[in-house]
Amino acid sequence: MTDTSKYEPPTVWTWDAESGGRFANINRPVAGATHDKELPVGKHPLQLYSLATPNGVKVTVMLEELLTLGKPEAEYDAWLINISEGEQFSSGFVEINPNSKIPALLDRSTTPPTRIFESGAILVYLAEKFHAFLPTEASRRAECMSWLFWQMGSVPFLGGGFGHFYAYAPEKYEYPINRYTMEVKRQLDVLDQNLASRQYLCGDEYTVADIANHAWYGALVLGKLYEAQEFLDVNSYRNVIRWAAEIQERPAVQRGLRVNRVWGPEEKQLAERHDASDFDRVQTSDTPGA
Ligand SMILES: N[C@@H](CCC(=O)N[C@@H](CS)C(=O)NCC(=O)O)C(=O)O
Repeated sequence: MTDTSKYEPPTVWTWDAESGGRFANINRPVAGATHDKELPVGKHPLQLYSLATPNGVKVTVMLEELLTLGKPEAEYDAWLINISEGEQFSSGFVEINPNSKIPALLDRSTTPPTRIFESGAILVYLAEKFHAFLPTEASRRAECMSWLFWQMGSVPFLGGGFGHFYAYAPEKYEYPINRYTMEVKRQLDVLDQNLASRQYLCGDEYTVADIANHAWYGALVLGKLYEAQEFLDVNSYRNVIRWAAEIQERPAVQRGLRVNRVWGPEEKQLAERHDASDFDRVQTSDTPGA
């Protein structure tokens, strides 16, 4: 076991030292804006402020799926919010999301404009607005909502727990890695058992629950998150792998994964998206936001 006995928590915690780790420079214990800056606004009713993290791509995949389905009103401008530079703390962003986290959406087709934050809430808002990817019949809708909320509740253990301590913490600590690995493997088993008898999470229909879960657990088993495939023995979750690989092939998913992405191979990046034709361009270093 790691020796953690040296740290004695003080009576009252104070913010007097950097915690270390990859996101230490943006972590702070208070909410609200740090600086005045308006957000840019494009030509479409839907304005998305985001970054291609797993929470971010849930929304861009959903919007690309809606467009593929023939819903032109789902056209959107996707603006890059660079969270490692603290852009989520601008006054404009905080007006749309007081929680200062991407993704955040502004629907300017309503009067007054509607702000939506929390990726799960954004998926449900879009599904209801465009009547797609969310069953309307009560029991099927309940099943879909259950798997969507399961993802929203479970994923902090995967990202904030496992991912943080396995991939980002300044040192490897055995206790939290054990604790969160246990939980993530249990979650993968929950998904695997459900997908043993179903094509998609809620049955034979692809829904917002698949979009949300694929962004995290799909990425994890396909080796696109935390480089933990071997450590977690992801190949033992065969139904999750089958489901993830199938969804990964959808053209809308491929496009959605590129939007607001500014790392990795250039042909998989698209810093900002304002038009469907933006996907035809290969990213260059002088592309806005790159
Ligand atoms: N529950 C939120 C989580 C969003 C979230 O954690 N976003 C991260 C990126 S994946 C972020 O913006 N982090 C910036 C920060 O913590 O300052 C959602 O699903 O929308």
